Amino acid sequence: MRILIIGNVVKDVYLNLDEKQNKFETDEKGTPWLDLGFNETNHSYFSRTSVFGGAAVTLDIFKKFGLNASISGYDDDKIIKTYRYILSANDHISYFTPTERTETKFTAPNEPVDWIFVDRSAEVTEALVKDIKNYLWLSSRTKLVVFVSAEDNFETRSATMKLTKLANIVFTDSEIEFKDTDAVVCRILENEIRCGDFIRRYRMQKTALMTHLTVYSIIASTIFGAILRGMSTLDAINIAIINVENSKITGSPSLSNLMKKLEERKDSDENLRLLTKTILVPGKGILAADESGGSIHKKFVEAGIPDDAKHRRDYRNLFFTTQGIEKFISGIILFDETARQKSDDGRDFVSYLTSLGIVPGIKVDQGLEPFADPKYSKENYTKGLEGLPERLIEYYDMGARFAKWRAAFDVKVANVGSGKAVKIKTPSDYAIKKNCEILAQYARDCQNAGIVPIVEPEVVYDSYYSIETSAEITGKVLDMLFEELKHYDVNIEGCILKTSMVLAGKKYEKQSTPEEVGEYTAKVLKEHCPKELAGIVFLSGGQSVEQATANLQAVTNNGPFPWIVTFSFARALQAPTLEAWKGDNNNAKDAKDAFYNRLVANCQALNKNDLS
Ligand code: 5MM
Repeated sequence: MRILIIGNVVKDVYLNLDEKQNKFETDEKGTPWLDLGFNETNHSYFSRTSVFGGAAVTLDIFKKFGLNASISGYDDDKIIKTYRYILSANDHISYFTPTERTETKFTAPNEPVDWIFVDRSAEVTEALVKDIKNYLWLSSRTKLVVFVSAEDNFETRSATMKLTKLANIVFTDSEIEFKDTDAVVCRILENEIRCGDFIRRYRMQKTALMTHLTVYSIIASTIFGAILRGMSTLDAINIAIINVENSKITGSPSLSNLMKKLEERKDSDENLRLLTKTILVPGKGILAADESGGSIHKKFVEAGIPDDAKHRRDYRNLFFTTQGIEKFISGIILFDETARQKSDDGRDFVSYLTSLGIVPGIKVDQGLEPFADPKYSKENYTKGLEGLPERLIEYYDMGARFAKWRAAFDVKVANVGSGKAVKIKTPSDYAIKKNCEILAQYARDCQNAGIVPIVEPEVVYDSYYSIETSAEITGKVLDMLFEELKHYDVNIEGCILKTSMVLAGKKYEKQSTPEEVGEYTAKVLKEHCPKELAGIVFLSGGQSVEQATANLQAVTNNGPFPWIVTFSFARALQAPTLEAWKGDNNNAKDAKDAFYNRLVANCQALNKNDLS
């Protein structure tokens, strides 16, 4: 299989200014400066990490796939025509090209080629279109791939569009419509790849310092190279995502590494599925003991308990050391601080819980933040994605095997009781989509790290709305969530949903009976959750202790379900303990008894019959 690449080649000279901090001098105004050693004739730099950009990235990737490729008009050894200097400092990149760009030319290959690949870096002219057309006319077996860039100027665009009419495959980083072509169109957008019927999202780590230009070239050439190697479109997209997510400005992984990671992803699907069986055990539940600093502070202040690390540890220790909890609980969600604290016997809590046969989980979101867009600034998204892959590796090493991320949707409705149709003001479609996308990115990161994600889109049980509205919003949120999880290629069998029950808002005059909650909740979950999902756990969301248990019972009465259905309460399991403890360890026995009683009551409410 021979490929002729048409495009420009630049030599990217990468300078990491952060590494040169100590070489900076300061002028009289105190501004730091560094002599990079350039002059008008010499574009070299004394110490540099260099990679090739433009068509050379494409060439490099094709070669990795063992394809016989060359760049039109370039001798492999004398590839350098243009320099581009990429300067990075404080995660910010700027780049400049001190040499003139060369014209993209078509040079007929010595031997016939199977494919012509017009790279993103090509500056397509009418003359080039003519040359390619002539070649295709003479060599009927040759097929064409064209990359249409959103950044092309008018001339280049109109010339490139002529090529798309002859193309078999079109890659583009734009939303342009392509008419009069039978080509398969593959769009590579900022964080999303759309090829034929497949949509997959990807995300670049800021630390990779890649420019979008390089990212798009890597993705297009990897997809194409993988397809030529006989991989399915989906595998080709997945390997392109693995490639780009693991590439750095200084290079990308070898093919064997890529294949290994693709295989690992498939193997890890099975591991994750098995892991969910240890986290979710029929008849047992999950304790959410993951209140963040702010939430535990509020609880302690209300209860008159000093909020310091010792009291927080002692409080969590009450739950973890209650005799026999392992009969009722299969997993506990911890907050970062607790995961690093020690139990009474000197072991860290994570090892201690593991020794009881309880799987330790970890809350990894970093709380809510209002949207920056003024139109949605009254709604929130959940932050914490930055640096998440690194944190997950650490948590895995510490022993955590599942994680949790909470998105919260406050409900605001209009027209209730007015005879007109109820209008849902919040959550807006925007807030639902953004949060579900973030939840899916988090879930993908977790699965990459071998950690089972719990996705928690909470419809906040507060304010004034009916159970019908609650059902409508919950259904809408779940639909969007599962769509986004699919887009990020999250393995649903290795993923747990933590959801609110469906019930009228706390301030609504007609509070929902347990029968209604059971019926509505079961109906919404059955209609909106895929059967393959590993399990569904409930949050208590500010329901009273008894209310949460009665409602849980009512839900399980509406089983069987295709998933394990259980509780993952925080407040509804812990409130009586906090009340009994009062911050004084002399009350530990009463506090532990109170917890034990809640565990017994909630496990009884599971009916143990929730698997069909
Ligand atoms: C324990 O609370 C969890 C963390 O909340 P913050 O981020 O506000 O500190 C929370 O996600 C919790 O796991 C769920 O909301 C379920 O708790 P409830 O009390 O609703 O059962």
